[in-house]
Amino acid sequence: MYTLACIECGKEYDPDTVIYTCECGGLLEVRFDLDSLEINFKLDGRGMKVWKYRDLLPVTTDPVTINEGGTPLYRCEKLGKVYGIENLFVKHEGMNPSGSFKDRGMTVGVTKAIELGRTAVACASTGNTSASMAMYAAKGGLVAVVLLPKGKVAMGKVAQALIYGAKVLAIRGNFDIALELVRAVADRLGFYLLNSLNPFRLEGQKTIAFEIVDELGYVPERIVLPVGNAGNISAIYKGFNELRELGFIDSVPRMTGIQAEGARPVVDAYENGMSDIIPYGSPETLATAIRIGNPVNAVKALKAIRESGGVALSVSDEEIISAQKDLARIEGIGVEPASAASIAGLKKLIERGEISRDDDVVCVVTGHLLKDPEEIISVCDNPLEVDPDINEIRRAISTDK
Ligand code: AN7
Repeated sequence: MYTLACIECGKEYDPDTVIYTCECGGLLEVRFDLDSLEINFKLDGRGMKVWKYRDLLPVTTDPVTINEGGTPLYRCEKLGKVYGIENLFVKHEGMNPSGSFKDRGMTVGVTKAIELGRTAVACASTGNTSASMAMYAAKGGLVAVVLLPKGKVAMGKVAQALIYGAKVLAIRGNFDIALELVRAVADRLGFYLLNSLNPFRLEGQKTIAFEIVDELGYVPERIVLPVGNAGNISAIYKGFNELRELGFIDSVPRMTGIQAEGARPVVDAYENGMSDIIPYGSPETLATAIRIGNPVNAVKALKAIRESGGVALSVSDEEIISAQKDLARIEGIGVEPASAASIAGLKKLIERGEISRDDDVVCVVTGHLLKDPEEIISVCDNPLEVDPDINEIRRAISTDK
């Protein structure tokens, strides 16, 4: 029904082999034999959740599920008007059980771990992957180990990994170093690796594409989303392609990836016509979720962007903060900084004329506002301290906007 195949040399592996990259070093992907597949779901806008699409998910056992997916797709007319576009939708992946899109991948990845008879899982993370993996490992009864870049993970995410009972290690080094280490941990200590190198995890994330078509009833012209380790943009593109091959749709959207200015290896590679990135040694951005210098899925992401006629673009931390405030104050949608990168990117592309007024655009916002309260406090004015007196309150209100 499906195999694991290398995207570089085409070599195929038995999907029950525990392997994360090809012998040639290339990335692997799950490949379904779509012609022989029986599809029992309808894209009728009903009952959306990850496991609605299980005919296209590579597991056969009962899933470890916490009701992931089925996230709101908001029509944002007010923000669209301010930015100069008529049909703007925002898919709020922060409304997943652990507050990020990672849950879509982890429900599949952890189920796969159990199917393969594994009892312990591991990941390196800028925060959300670890929160999600810890949650599903708890539900599935697995041991979980997470490696975090010390001092660079938002508080909400660390708190989640801790309460779900993972072994949480703060590595004195950045995310890219932690990812290299966890690959060694997986190899030598026998943990099942649940970073986005794991092709089964990406299968869960492709359901973002399914839900967008399911809910809208058509294919938008463009998908805009933040890019860190570059797994999600690759997964969503794969999802659209599968729908096209199955005849549900006849086009795919332009995949548009947004990175932070201080961590933009994919944008550099895109601009320079390269098929792979040159890593950044010291990536830096206040959007800590995407503070990644050596994205492992870059080759897949660059292919997705180019093949679909999309673009890669970077935004500054100031632009991210400003977009985060716009989305919150105009639409009431609260997201963490990395997610706001997609909104900041949208604004920039409209200003540059690359997105036109009548394009249908879906921005994927990937993580919830409450993930990173410290960032919010630092970019908003502090609460005004007032004496418990009505006149003091009146004065405070009238001077504060
Ligand atoms: C909110 O948690 O890499 O391009 O270790 O948390 O698929 O990596 C998080 C990434 C975007 C980038 N938005 O997605 C991790 C991690 C949020 C994120 C991304 C992340 P990818």
